[in-house]
Amino acid sequence: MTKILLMADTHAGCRNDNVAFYEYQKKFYDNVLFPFIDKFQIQHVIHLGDLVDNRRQLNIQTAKRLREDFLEPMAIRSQFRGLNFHIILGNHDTYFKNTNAVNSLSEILNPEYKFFVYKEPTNVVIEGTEFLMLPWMATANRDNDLEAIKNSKAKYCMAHLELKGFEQTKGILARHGDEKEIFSHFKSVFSGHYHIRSNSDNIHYIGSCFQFNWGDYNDYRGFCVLDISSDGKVTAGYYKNPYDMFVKLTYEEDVPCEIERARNAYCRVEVLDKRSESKYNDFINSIHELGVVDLMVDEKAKPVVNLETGDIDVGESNTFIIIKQAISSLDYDDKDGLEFFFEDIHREALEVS
Ligand SMILES: [Mn+2]
Repeated sequence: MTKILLMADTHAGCRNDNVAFYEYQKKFYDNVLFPFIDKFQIQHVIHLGDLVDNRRQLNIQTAKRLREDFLEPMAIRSQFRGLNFHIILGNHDTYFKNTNAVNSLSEILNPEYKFFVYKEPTNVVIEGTEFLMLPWMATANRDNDLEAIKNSKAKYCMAHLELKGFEQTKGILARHGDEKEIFSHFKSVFSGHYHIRSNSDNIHYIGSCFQFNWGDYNDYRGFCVLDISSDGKVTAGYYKNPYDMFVKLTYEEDVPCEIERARNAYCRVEVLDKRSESKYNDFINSIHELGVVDLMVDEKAKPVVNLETGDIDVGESNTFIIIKQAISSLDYDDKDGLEFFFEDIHREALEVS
């Protein structure tokens, strides 16, 4: 039986090369990913794109951490254990939006690593099974990509796709992009790009390994493992990243609270019951002492939109839910149209995938 591990959208250097994210990612690589690769003797790892976050420049400290924490441990295993590391270009790995010609994988991956890097559509055979490796479909190579998709006889496609109708941001389906039907001749397609795990027909967005912002709070993040049996049957299993970068705690006086979860994380505290100011201050101080990355405190939860006064409390919920609720309370004919309009603006503002 062959095991192929799929991972996607690791975005090294995310949140403006934030050091807390280096540590969050290292913890996952050291304690989860590499032990898993070793324990289950994974022969192939396929990274489905967006190795780095910033398409224009690479911070030196990010480059160092990416090399030390991820690339070298992978390269050592490929050198001494015969692990094969495959990676396809994601949109964040390319300098220009319309072409893949200038890209980070060409510039930063040490050729001595002997990684398999796919910058254009390539049919490959892995342990007797055919795969189409399909990098980001930039406009300049689009005709060529469509031809390669159509002509591929591969059973599986590994890609970084922008498809219509899949969950792009929590609760929001992508309205732009390609139709999934152009991939209907593949048995299964596994893709990076959208960070939320979702499936429809033969298409599987495996989701990112990591949480990057509050919109990702409590969202499933992890990797996927394909088992190919000797008769060619493939099954997929998902493994969760156990670490949360975004945590919510509740404060109730004299009630124990797992403040340890706030260590090196973004934390929101919801205050439910506060009587003694000094006990409360001790609690907040102890969270700071843990090295919380960012601490926000919500005093008692209030309704998001007060329908009588029209006041909107932006301290709660997520921005798009607030917008939707505000639109639904309007006396306006084309509420759907208005919602779509705001959805597009919101998506562009986040630019999360
Ligand atoms: Mn991405």
